Amino acid sequence: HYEQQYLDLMRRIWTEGTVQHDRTGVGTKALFGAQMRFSLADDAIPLLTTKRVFWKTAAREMLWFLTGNTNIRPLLVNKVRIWTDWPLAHYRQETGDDISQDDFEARIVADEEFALKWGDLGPVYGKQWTDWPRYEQSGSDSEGPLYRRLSQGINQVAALVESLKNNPASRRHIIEGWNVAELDQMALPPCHKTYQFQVADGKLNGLLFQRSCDLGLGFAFNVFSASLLIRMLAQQAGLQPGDFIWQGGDVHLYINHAELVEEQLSRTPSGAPKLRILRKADSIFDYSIEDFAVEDYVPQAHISAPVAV
Ligand code: DHF
Ligand code: TMP
Repeated sequence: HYEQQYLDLMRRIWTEGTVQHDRTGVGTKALFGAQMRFSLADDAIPLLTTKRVFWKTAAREMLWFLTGNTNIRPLLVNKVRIWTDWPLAHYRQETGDDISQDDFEARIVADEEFALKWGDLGPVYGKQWTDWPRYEQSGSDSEGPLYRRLSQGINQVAALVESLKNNPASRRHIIEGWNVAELDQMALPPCHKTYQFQVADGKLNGLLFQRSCDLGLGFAFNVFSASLLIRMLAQQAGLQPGDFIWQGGDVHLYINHAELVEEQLSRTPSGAPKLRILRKADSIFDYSIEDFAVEDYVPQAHISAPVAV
């Protein structure tokens, strides 16, 4: 079963991982460098079955990336709460206001100005994917050339669809989130930072390099989302889905996920969920949540675990 790779890595990290004093202060057990492969042929999708994964939340997040938006407001309008913690921590720190998560989220939804000021994550995934900054020389002074930022940046995703169609043999099919010059403006530097694609035998293979992976929480979302992205791109480029390769850098389990880890490792994966895309959208930017259906997904009970902020 495809999920065995995940459980094996989880067991290995939990028993043999090095203890790390990570940024969040929670602490992790970590292993550096890991790979998993999943086939996406015949609509197969690597959704974890040893706990329920809210795949629609992950799909809505992916659709939000593709809009280029970096504000949590459109997520919250759709009841997607996975990104609230970071703007909330920032707001509490700056204002000293000990607002609850519910009240903060309600205010972001109700008050557009408040959302603009406090709901933005900075130039994260969506921005870099669809509007990577470009500059042109606008003059010069005694110090040398002067540059101005162009109003329209580079849409890497649109360019990728074109390159998949027009130059399939390319080894440069990449979406990059790691804009070194803008990392300091981001609430979190990108975790799923590089996507590479390959066209072979009429199939689209995709690889995700994830520099930092919360194996108990984020991973389940990341593998589903990346697979969904590959499926949408394949459909747009007229290709069949091939393999998805997940490559992790610092792969870790937070110390406070002991209950999740013990419970999940006691379970056995089962079934073969399928992802159907019900319609071919006009472009990679025109999919909506109603276009996706997951079938044959009979997961075991959800396991909740605290997220390290
Ligand atoms: N920080 C950390 N420490 N781990 C992460 O996985 C993480 N992920 C981020 C941002 N920062 C992060 C963005 N993605 C959840 C899932 C993905 C995600 C953030 C949070 C999460 O809390 N998942 C829960 C609840 C899901 C839900 O409410 O729909 C889960 O049980 O999967
Ligand atoms: P870091 O920036 O210090 O590496 O912290 C980011 C944490 O969030 C780390 O535990 C990895 C996790 N994470 C994921 O696993 N997947 C994601 O998509 C995101 C945004 C974060």
